[in-house]
Amino acid sequence: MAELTPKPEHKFTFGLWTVGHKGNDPFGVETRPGVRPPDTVRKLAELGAYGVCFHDDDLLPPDADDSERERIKADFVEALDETGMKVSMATTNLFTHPVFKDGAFTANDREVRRYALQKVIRSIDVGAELGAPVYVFWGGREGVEADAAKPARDALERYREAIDFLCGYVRDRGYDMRFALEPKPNEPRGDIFLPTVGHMLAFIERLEHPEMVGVNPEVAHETMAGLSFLHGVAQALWAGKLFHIDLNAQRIGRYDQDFRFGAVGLKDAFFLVKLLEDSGYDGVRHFDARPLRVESEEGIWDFAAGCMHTYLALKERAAKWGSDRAILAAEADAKVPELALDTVGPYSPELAEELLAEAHDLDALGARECRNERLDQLAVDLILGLR
Ligand code: GLT
Ligand code: MN
Ligand code: MN
Repeated sequence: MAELTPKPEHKFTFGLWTVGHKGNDPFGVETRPGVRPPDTVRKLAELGAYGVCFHDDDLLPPDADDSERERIKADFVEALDETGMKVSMATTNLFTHPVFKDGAFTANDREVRRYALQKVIRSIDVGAELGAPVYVFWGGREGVEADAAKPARDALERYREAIDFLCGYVRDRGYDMRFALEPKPNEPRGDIFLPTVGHMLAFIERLEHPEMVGVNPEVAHETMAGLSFLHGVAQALWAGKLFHIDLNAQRIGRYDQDFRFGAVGLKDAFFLVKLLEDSGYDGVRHFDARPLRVESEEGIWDFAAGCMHTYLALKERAAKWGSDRAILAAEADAKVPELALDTVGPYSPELAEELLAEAHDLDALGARECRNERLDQLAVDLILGLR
């Protein structure tokens, strides 16, 4: 059995809001007291994590005065220094307070939009101070229920303006920080702007500094939209835009479940881990999931350990792929390696001539074997530990 003990080199991270979640949901109050940030850092370090991330308000309560903020930061930094844990990412809470009920960057009220930018700038400063290399934007309230009340083109223009302004701020300050935008189709808004990885990638190309901005796709969010998370991540990698990732689990067609990584959809999780590992992605593996509401203290850490354990177990399975002769033969039968070859190369008149001169036996091509069933079954057997 390969080494399934999480270590910092695996780059596993958790948000303070994940293990710290108190179990409240839209129908019920808290079921547990939550975990203090320095305790989260120490406990996660013990379990082998690499780092933590946070919203401004997770670490520094919005009503804290300056001296309290400094004290909280000092306690947090002490835990980081003691354990070697890193701050892997920071973000802003632009969704809890009623001021954001109609959006933050896309609120109709201009004063709310200006306040949102101010809140982000203050939070970026804290992120930079604590060494966060990535800053996430999840626009949970950037959306609408009543289309008459928010023209989408204006909203997108305000979204663009906000991100451009904040890129300007980071550049001006000389912070070594990149942005990662996180799409979600709905919840808490009826329709959220920039709902999928594809929408987000297209939006980024229209920004002033597209090179500074990538995506933070989440398993649950693409799955809620009925899309292939694997393909969303693959496209982000292909575009050089996978700056961060939110790993969890989700059944299709449900509310945002944020289950422990691998808790449902194990086969999808396997191919995701395989993709991340094969691609050479060197960013963090962030778990944006919640311990089940029925859990208390012990269960929180079972949850955190479980996320990392399942990732490593799937990684170990995926590593067997390339040396499994039957799998390699089935891949060859399915012509998988051939997809990596150029079809024709860059255009030239000669190549076009050559192409036009070719004769194709369509009956033979139409009748060819693809053997996908066999390959897929071998993948299942590999995941099940039968190979
Ligand atoms: C919020 C949301 C997550 C986002 C976090 C970052 S907070 O809990 O459900 O998907 O990643 O703002
Ligand atoms: Mn998320
Ligand atoms: Mn989610």
